Amino acid sequence: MNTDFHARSFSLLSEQLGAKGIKAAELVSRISAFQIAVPSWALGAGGTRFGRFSIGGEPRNLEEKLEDIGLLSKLTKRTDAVSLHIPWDIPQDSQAVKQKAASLGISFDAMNSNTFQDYGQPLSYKMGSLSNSDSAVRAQAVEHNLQVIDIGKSLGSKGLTVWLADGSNFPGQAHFRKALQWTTESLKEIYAEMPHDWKLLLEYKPYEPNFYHTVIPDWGTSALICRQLGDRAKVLVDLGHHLPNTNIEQIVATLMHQNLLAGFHFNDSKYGDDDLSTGSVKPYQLFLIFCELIGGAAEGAQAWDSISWMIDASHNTKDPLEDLIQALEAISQAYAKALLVDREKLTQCQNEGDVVGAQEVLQEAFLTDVRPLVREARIQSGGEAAPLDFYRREKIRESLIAKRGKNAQASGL
Ligand SMILES: [Mn+2]
Repeated sequence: MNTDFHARSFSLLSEQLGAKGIKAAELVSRISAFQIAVPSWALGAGGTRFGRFSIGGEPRNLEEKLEDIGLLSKLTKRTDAVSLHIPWDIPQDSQAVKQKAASLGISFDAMNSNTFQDYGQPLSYKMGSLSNSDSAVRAQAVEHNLQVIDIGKSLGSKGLTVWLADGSNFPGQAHFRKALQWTTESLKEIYAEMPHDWKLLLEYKPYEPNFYHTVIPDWGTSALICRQLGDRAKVLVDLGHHLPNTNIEQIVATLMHQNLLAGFHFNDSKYGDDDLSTGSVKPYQLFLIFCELIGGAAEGAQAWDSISWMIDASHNTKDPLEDLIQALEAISQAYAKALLVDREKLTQCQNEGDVVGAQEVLQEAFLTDVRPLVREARIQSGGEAAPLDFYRREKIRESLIAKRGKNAQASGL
């Protein structure tokens, strides 16, 4: 990135925005403050059920995962937290891990429990975990979540994310109401043991790995359960966990209206839970989601700081670090564009039934090239002007391969 080119493009954009009464410096500081957590499982090449192709140099343990996020943080200045997955990331020495993370400027985002696998557990989750008809299986799954909370406490995390694979593959296999009841009761036990300054993020998903029914298929079911748990239980929106063409921005608005939005798992999707890079398929949808988030927070529906932000993607074909750089950039751009929306004018158009005008307001913001703003935020925070170029120029993957080996593979990936 030519620094002169950046200076000129930023100055031109600042001038254009200034003419509309928008202060570029304010936008830059808001973009700088917006940090997105990275999950430990995004750092290795993901697989499909058909195979996994290592990119080489992937982190082999928790410490190396932290190092990769430290590197991402240094380059982009857009992430300062890692989200761990138990049992894939059980720390041998929590204090040492906490210290290492602190030295890299990394904190611990919500902890993820895992009852979609039962490796090393005496009882099987084949027929479900928190929803299982066998109370001993449910107790085992509850106990696992409590262990995850304990590990999280030792690391300074403040949240537990629960995603359940529970459901059924064929009509008649499961009793819908009982499965929902058992799940709610199990979650109540977990919630009761959660520290008072923690939140429970309850994810939903319409299908996969179960294909006939899932116990928590949609935001409404998740919200119903959260309401029965308490104020600190909220709904987690994973962008890939919707049927095609679902109006996710409306879901976000509705949840904020009820103060029930826990946070996001960012990714993108063409058909289902594709885990594609955020912003790679539907950048306009991502922008509209941010419009609802900014509007909801500005109008006092739900506080911005009460919402958690995380990327949830896993790739088979890209260098995971390059992919995360792209995702962090795409999220920052969508956020920056949504900040440009003239909300006063939009409200006026809505009130006057000016459909064309309302669309123009959104398009005006969306079509603005905000890359100079995002770049300026990164530079001012001490990051790289062009992180992806830097990553390639400095041959970072090559040096990771030299250090960790060609077939390195993180646990659980
Ligand atoms: Mn997710």
